[in-house]
Amino acid sequence: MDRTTIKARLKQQRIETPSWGYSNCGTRFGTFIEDGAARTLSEKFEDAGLVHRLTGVTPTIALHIPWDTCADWSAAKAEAATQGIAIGAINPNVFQDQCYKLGSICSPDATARANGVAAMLQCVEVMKATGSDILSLWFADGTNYPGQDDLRTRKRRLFEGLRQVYAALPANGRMLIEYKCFEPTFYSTDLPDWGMSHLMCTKLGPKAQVLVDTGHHLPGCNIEQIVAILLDEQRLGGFHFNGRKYADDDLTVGAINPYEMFLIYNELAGAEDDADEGVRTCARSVAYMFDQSPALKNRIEATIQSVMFVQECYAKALSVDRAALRAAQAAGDVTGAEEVLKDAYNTDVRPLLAEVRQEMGLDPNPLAAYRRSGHAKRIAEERLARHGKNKFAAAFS
Ligand code: PSV
Ligand code: MN
Repeated sequence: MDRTTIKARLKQQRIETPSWGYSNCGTRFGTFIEDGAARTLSEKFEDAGLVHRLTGVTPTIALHIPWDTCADWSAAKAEAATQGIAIGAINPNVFQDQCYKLGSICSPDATARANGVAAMLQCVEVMKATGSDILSLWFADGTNYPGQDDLRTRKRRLFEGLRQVYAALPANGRMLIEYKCFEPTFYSTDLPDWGMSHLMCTKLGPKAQVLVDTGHHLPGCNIEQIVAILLDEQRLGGFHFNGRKYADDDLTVGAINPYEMFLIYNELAGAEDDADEGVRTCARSVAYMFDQSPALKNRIEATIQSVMFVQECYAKALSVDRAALRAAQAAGDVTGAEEVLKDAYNTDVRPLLAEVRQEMGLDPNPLAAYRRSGHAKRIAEERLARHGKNKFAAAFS
């Protein structure tokens, strides 16, 4: 691909940031408080708006209901617009209420199932009020002990709950279904892998697609192959990017295994120009989001750093010499084919990205610009004065 086309693609790249990435976060053992971390929806909009102004590629913010509560969603939409951003994926929380002890839509308790469906339908209303076109679903449903519940019955309940919500989606709405191999349940998970998400999607209809959270796989899993399969089936809907060493560690993306992310982007960039129009459209409609818990890092810095990393992955993936790769593959030249990928991976794309940013009227290094600005200190003082010390922040709230 020529340099001008690569630059044009980089200017079109979009990544959504999550509201929960701007608030205090930690682990189940505790949360370390940052005075500047956002505590209100307005502050989350402020932070997301700032990240977008600095990077130019993060125009939407994902919300989690009820972590993000609001009495007037059309007013929230207007407020987000004043920060130059729009509301993106709506994520229902069907895992923290006490009623969900045995699961939400897969629970043996009919009330829990009804509450789960009601929570998702409420999110569909939020989508309509805010103009969001993505309902992003993750379930903590599963069992902890063999025999705890009937696995086939749970599968039927899962589909029945999803079916009700799917029927209520707005005309332009998509439902993204996330899978996770384990945690918080440790014996069985009702949506444990891409196969189960894919099965539900195909039973539901074309508006249902699979969401891949990079942290939701067992060690050694070939995520890029899952991405390739889902793209070819035209069922890849979106990503939650994060980094992991052991399990769902929620570290910032690229912190541990940058080559893996490059290989994921290699599949995506390749599919964007696939000969099949359906595959191309699927690849070009993928919703990219972060889902990370940057405990120990400044939230805004961590988000900017993550954006810059995925920009680099995409730039490298766009630089892959696809003709040379295909030729090496056809010739059975295993080493040569791998070298084509390595060449692209080892290219320093930072000067190219700096140029792209300058052409977009941005600082060539958004992270450095943020660190220079003194903004972190300013908002810490401002928010401390506004709210006082936050001693007992719960994770994600
Ligand atoms: C679960 O681990 C998850 O990845 C889901 O995407 C949730 O929505 C998100 O984290 C926040 O809990
Ligand atoms: Mn996720």
